[in-house]
Amino acid sequence: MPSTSVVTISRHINDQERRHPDATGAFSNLLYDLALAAKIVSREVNQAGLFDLLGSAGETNVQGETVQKLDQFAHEVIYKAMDHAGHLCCMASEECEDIIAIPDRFPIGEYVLLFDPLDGSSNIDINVSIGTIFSIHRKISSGERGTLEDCLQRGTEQLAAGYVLYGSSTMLVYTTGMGVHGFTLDPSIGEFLLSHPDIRIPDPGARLYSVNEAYRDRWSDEQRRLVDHMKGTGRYSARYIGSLVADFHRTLLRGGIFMYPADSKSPEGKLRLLYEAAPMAMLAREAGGRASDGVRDILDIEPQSLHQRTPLFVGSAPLVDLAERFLAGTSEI
Ligand code: AHM
Ligand code: MG
Repeated sequence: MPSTSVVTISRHINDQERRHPDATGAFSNLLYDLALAAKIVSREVNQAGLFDLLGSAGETNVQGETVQKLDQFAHEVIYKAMDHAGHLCCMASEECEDIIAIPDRFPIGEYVLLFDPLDGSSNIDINVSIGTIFSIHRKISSGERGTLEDCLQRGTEQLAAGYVLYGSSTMLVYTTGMGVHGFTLDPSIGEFLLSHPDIRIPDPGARLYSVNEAYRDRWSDEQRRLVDHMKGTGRYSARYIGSLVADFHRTLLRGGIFMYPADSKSPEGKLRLLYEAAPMAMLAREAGGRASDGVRDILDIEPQSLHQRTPLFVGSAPLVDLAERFLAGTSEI
């Protein structure tokens, strides 16, 4: 018999809202809108394997329409789901160089949404999991409309963070600072159902390290020593998908450490602070883990620009601590 005790994401968001007696409901509505956008993107991602039949990006499909790149499509779906409800003062997306204003004809709200609409999109063609990442801040600027200042806030100021994983099933995982909760999309009823309440990064969890070792020659000596140490103990296993949301999701559920260090080709690292590293850092902290750039906590970094990059070490707290010690050259090994 299927279970009758189901918690939809809407019910969960409502329950969380009730813990804030002064809540206006705007923040909850913002999260519902995001969940709706996630379902639309999920539907489209699941069709991606049919692109060869229906026409790939840039080509004209059977209806004579130009087929859009999926990351651009995801950007537009999220933007259009979020631009008109009066919750946001501005947005920022990996797909746009500048901040995205709310159109004049729509009301302005008190929140800021930063998002990576479809991270790891180079994996679409080979059916590897990809994801959407989001981060929500409160408006801090004094003018009516949102400004860059509203987007350039430290990770500690995030009100909510999460991701949607388009994998063997679609999952939405989010935190508002009261634990990390995971929902699995039931496509037959079109609802995200609570499947992973109060996720904690296992500690001690699986000793998994996750890094692109092909870049070893570009790493610092300290980074090489860290990975050599992990291999030398004989206690670690390696996993690397090359898709941040999928690598992070595994780390959240199984433990271990995901690393995208700085290297000689990318001295600042590859991943983006505001809509990739910071939301993952909030999720990790809420699940009992940590995220660092190798020196500082990711959540403490003062952003200087919208698309700023950062090295990222995230996962079980003892392993992130270990990485910091190796990078500082202070480990006994
Ligand atoms: P993207 O934002 O262009 O999709 O790139 C980000 C992706 C992450 O999902 C992943 O962690 C990383 O790039 C993998 O990079 P690499 O192929 O250098 O290992
Ligand atoms: Mg990305």
